[in-house]
Amino acid sequence: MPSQTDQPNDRQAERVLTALDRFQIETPSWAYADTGTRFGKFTQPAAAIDLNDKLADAGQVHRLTGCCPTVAVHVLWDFPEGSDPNRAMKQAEQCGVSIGSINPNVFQNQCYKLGSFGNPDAEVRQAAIRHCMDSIELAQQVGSRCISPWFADGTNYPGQDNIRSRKRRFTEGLQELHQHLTDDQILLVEYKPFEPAFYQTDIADWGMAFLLAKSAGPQARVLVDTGHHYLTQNIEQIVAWLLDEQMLGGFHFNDRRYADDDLTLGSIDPYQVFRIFHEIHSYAFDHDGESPEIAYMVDQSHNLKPKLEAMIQTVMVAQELYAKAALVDHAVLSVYQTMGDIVAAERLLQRAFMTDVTDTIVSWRRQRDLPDDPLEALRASGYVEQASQERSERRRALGIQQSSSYA
Ligand code: PSV
Ligand code: MN
Repeated sequence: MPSQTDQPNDRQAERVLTALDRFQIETPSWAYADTGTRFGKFTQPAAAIDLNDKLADAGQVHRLTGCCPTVAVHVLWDFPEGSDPNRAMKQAEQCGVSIGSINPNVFQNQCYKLGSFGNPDAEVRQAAIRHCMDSIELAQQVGSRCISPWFADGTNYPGQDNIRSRKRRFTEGLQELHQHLTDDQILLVEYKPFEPAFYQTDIADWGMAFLLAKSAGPQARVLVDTGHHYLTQNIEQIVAWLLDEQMLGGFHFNDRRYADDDLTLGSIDPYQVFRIFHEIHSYAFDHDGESPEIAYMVDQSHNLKPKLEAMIQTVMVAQELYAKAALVDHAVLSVYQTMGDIVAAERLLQRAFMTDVTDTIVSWRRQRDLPDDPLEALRASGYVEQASQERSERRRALGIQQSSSYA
């Protein structure tokens, strides 16, 4: 392994700076609120209570990192009945961010016990489609491009439903949804092989998502959530294939050790994230340096770590790994590949991964009047302490109890 203290040369530093200029990552509103597991919740006094708090937190993350200008929202959690999208848009603006992808929620209501788009009951399917159409309209109202549904659909037992019928219901539902997109909107189809369905998930893997997106229409793409794979699956190969088919729409980034653990990105396997970014840089190199249009998003649940710290840590890691992957010299790599020099090719990737890009990233931050270390800056800002105090008082006034709940 090359030494970890390798520094980029001037030409490499230039490549890193250019890469950082175009790297933006969306943070999810739900990561700022209290979350837990099915066994319970450990609450935090600074956790966001409402959408306004979530936007304020996302604004703080963007102020310190300079690369998180948009916030993903979850329709039922952030826009309950009667909420005003215009007001939310203005709140976002005041916080220095804008509303990003709109995530419909067709998994929570009682009617979805047997599924949403895959439900055997046509009335329930229509309810789910209607909700997604409302989400498309909401996206138009708040000026957002991405509609990002995730379907919890599936079955728990063999024989519970007809798998082929469920597939066809999904095909039809997504086609109907696609017809309602405006020209500039995109529909991201997310897959997941397990949970909450335990026998069969309707959109279980990238191939199923690919087929459904293809048949939905030209504005549909696949969304890769890094936690939604079996343990040994080669995610960067999926990414490479989707890129080659021009079907990669976006990411939900997180890390995991066992299942969909929603841990902070790179906490378990940073080299995998590097390899994913490497495929993206490699694709751009083969297309005259033109970066593919990909919605980079975080989808994490910070149950134990302080939420803002975890988010800033995630964003910093994402930037660092994206920057490291930009160090790979693709022309040289291609020579090694043609020669069949496996060791030299692999070392090229390893050397990039082990190169210390901290100083280059700091200089990128300085050019933008950002703090050298956003995490330290958050700690020094007093933001979290202030939020804890203000939100605790507000909770008391509203009669909201932050006690643990067990399912
Ligand atoms: C499901 O596990 C998922 O990854 C989907 O993207 C949801 O929208 C998100 O998590 C939030 O629970
Ligand atoms: Mn996700």
